[in-house]
Amino acid sequence: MKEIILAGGCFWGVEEYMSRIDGIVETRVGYANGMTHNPSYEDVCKRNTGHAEACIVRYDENIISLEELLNRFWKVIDPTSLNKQGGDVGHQYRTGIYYIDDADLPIIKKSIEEEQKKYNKKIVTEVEPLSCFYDAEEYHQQYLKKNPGGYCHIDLSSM
Ligand code: MHO
Repeated sequence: MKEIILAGGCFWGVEEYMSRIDGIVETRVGYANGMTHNPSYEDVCKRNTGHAEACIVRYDENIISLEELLNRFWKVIDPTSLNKQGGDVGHQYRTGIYYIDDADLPIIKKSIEEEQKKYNKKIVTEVEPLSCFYDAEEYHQQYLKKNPGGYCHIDLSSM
């Protein structure tokens, strides 16, 4: 089992989207790569803690490769949009790929290079080793399963 952490705007939609993909066995939403310890949602939204709303994705690489998983990710984000996805604006809504396994880095770089060919504007998706990940509050976990019809910046209808 492998893990990758993806930030693609509001984590409710990212988690719901990712959890519907074959080969993805577990997801958790949380706050990644910020400066403070164990932030709350309010801290992240209002106190410039530097965290990104993110989704930790555990996947079975025999079923889905990282390359394919990233292809799915690119489909639902605008990687050229800085600190804004859908209706949400703020540093916590930046897009990012945070890796745990250094061997993933060349695959991520290659994927960005390929994706860049589709855009005139530069891709601003951040790529960093994961420095921290704090689980979000329980009500944010599987939010759209608990609240069908809740806010979602990703179009899930084509899935
Ligand atoms: N637009 C949504 C974003 C929620 S998300 C967990 C809201 O303001 O509730 O950032």
